[in-house]
Amino acid sequence: MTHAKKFLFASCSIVCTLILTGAGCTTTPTDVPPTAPAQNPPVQTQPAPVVAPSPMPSVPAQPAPAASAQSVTIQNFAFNPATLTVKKGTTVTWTNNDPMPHQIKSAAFNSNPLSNGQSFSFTFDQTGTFDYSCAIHPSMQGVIVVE
Ligand SMILES: [Cu+2]
Repeated sequence: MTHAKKFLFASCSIVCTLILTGAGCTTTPTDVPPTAPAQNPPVQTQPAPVVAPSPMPSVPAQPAPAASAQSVTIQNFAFNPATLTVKKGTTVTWTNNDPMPHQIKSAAFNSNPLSNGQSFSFTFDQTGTFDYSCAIHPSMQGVIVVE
């Protein structure tokens, strides 16, 4: 508010009232505090995850090594086949089909006594000739040849 307007306001209230109410005097008696800037609402929404196409090509599962499985049946106090030739890495499974227990015994592998229907497996990771027998019936002989 200028000195002139103050003087005018103090000296001639009637005129000033007319002026204040008129279009020519728009000065407001009190300062209006500036409007507080609207606060930005807190950003809580998370952007949707962008699923980028995988740059890595799908790698097919590594094919299993050519290791195979072979079986030896124990029946009638004999290993069948008595001599089995396998590739290195092959797992051989003995299954006892006799009503009495048998037990695989060798320098490289040994089983627990196998009751009827029980099996024992051994994987041959080394080449060579592996003689084995039955720990309970030493006359039962077998050979696994790993090449
Ligand atoms: Cu036996």
